[in-house]
Amino acid sequence: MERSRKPVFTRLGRLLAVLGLAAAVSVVAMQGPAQSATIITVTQSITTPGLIRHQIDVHLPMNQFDAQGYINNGARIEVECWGDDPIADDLLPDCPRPGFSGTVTYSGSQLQGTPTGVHLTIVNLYERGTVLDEDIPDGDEIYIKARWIDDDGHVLKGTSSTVSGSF
Ligand SMILES: [Ca+2]
Ligand SMILES: [Ca+2]
Repeated sequence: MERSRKPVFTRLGRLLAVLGLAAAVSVVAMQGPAQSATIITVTQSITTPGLIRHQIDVHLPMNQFDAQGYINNGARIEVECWGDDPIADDLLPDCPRPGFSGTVTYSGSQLQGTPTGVHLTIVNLYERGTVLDEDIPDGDEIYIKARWIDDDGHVLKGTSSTVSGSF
């Protein structure tokens, strides 16, 4: 009895292993993760020797399986650059995408699914006195707003701290 059952179970085990892999892949493609993302962090750095280098990082911590599932199913991140002012803040044109003014949407291959979650990294080089020079001739105060929207319509908003300087 044992001798005749063991090979059958071994073959069945291999078959299930293959089917299990296929099923896991299809779950990612068809349904995505069951839970909504709960944390979003938005950071930026502005360094100014020569051209002004502006880096924006948006991070949603989760495992890689969920991160890739979200991305494959059409999750997106909307990004805006703002200039902080005493009365009304300015939505800055040409930031984060030069030549484009307004909310910029990133999705698909623009997002990275990694073991630490979903990442969006944006790097731009600007001439001094242009895009990030939101107060002329005064110092400038830049902050970033990001909105994560998954394929179920769940929204998570984050705002970076403000970076001040003469840009
Ligand atoms: Ca200002
Ligand atoms: Ca300025």
